[in-house]
Amino acid sequence: MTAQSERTLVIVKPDGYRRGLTGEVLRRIEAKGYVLAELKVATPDRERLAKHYAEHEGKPFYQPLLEFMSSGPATFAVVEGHRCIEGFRALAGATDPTAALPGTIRGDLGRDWGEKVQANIVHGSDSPESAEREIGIWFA
Ligand code: RTP
Ligand code: MG
Repeated sequence: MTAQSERTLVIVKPDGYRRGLTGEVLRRIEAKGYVLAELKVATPDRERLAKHYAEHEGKPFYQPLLEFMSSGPATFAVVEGHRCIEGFRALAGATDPTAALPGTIRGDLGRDWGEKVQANIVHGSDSPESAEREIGIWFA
C-alpha cells in the first residue's frame, strides 16, 4: 500500500453470492480502478458478525441481520486505492436498494424482497477506522 493509499473491506453478502453477483461486483471495483489486495469466500460466523456489527446491537434489524449474514457463503475483499472507502460507498449506493440510484450496485442489482432486513448485496466500510477494524476481524 502506498502512503497515499487507503483500504476498505468489501463483502459480497450472502444474497449477492447466491445470486451469482460476485463477479459483477468485483468487475465494477476493478473497472473503477481499485485494486483487489485480498479475496476469499467463507460463510460468516456469528461470533465475528457480532464484532463486525457491534454498533447495531439492540436495533430492531440486528438479529435478522445476523441471521441473514450467516445464511450462506459470502465473498470478502480487501480493496485498495486512494479514497476507496468513499469511492466504494458511492459505487454501492444507498442502503435501501429500492431508493439506491440506478448506476449503483444496489440500484442496478438490488430490490426489496419483503424480508425483515435489507438484503442489499454489498457491505463497504464507512471510515478508515472501521476499515482497519473490519479487516482485522475477517482477515486476522
Ligand atoms: P453496510 O454496513 O452493509 O455497508 O451498509 P450501510 O452502511 O449502508 O448500512 P448500515 O446502517 O451500516 O446497516 C448495516 C446493514 O444492516 C441492514 N439493515 N437493514 N431497516 C432495515 O431493514 C435495515 N437497516 C439496516 C442492511 O443490510 C445494511 O446494509
Ligand atoms: Mg455500515
